[in-house]
Amino acid sequence: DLIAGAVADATARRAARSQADIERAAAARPPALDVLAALAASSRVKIIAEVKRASPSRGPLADIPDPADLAARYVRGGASAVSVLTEGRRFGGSLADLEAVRAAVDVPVLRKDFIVLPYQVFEARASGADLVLLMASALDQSELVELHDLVESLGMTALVETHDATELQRAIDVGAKVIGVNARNLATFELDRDLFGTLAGGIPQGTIKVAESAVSSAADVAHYRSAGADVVLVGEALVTSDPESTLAEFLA
Ligand code: IGP
Repeated sequence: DLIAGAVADATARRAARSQADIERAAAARPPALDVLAALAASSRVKIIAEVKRASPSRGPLADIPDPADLAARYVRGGASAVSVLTEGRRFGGSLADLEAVRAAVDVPVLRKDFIVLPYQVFEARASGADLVLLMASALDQSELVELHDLVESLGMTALVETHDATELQRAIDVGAKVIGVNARNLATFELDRDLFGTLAGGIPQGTIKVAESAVSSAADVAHYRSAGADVVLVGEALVTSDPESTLAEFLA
């Protein structure tokens, strides 16, 4: 499965580059950007625009020869942050994509991957990430606490992804400041655009609320916004269109 593959890949990278070495590289980076300021609730919806080459449910989505250029277009289009899928096997991403995007933009950058090992969190920082995805479904509560603490101790912010009320409560329990609700169930790939609205009422005030997945039109953005989303995270719709004009529509 996706998590086992990500663990195998991270374990192989750790054999090639020691944990001590990646920790040094993480410490040597300029500090992470202020994600809470960049994504703070405001009178306008905000967008995290995702660099996504492929997905397990859809296969190849787009040829992205230059992720840095795509990210720069996202920022010109008004994205508040850029997400980079770094999972290689099914999403076609890499840490090199994250590095390239980091060098190209001055907004926060999210490492989107199946993160279950501290090593992966250090890698994220070493590659310039400001924000790290932690999926409640991939972690038991003690792992979620441990990784959340590590993310924050490195000056980064965690986006804790949930897809049911139990996971949402676990995200709240770790003190997540940014909580996502993924409309796509990654076990079945089924989509539920109403899930965000179902769970959003239970997210504490002051938490940044992110609706993830299945945003294909301005109407979808408006739907999530009216259900309480501060931020929407969009991948496929941007990589399969002219991103600047799509963002302009979504932000209008
Ligand atoms: C983007 P979409 O439907 O706009 O391409 O979805 C994003 O939400 C999706 O890529 C995603 C994801 C994830 C990918 C959400 N959570 C966890 C991998 C792992």
